[in-house]
Amino acid sequence: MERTFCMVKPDGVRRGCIGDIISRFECKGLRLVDLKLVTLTADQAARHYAEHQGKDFYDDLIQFITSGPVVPMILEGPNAVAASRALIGATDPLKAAPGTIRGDYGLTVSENIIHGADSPENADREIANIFTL
Ligand code: RTP
Ligand code: MG
Repeated sequence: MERTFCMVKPDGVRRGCIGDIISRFECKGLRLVDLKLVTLTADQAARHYAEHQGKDFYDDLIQFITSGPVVPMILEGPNAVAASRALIGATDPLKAAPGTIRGDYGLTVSENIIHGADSPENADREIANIFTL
């Protein structure tokens, strides 16, 4: 059994996609362990996206992810990281396959609806940053 961390981004919340996104994860067989509706602090956002610090899109990314409430969640199931990333689709919604969350709801890479941890280690770090720190 594996745990992962996913988070509906401010655009997904503003556009009313929370219910559909959670439903897709549940129907896939992933178990919802915890979730909440919160606006990230600047410190939480910086820790969450530490790997992207210094990149040209970093400032816009931090500005965007703190621009309104997000829905962070912990999901559990066999291969939860890979399974959730498959449902989420490619980073660029234009390249994400129809049927994936980004493929169905997103248009631009800067507002791509949802985040999904890319490894179990990063999932643990992201969970600690937003659920337990
Ligand atoms: P995420 O972390 O949000 O689940 O997305 P990801 O793994 O698919 O993509 P990653 O490389 O980790 O990038 C994190 C977020 O930064 C934004 N981004 N913008 N060229 C750009 O303007 C650019 N590249 C990445 C995206 O919102 C991406 O989700
Ligand atoms: Mg990533």
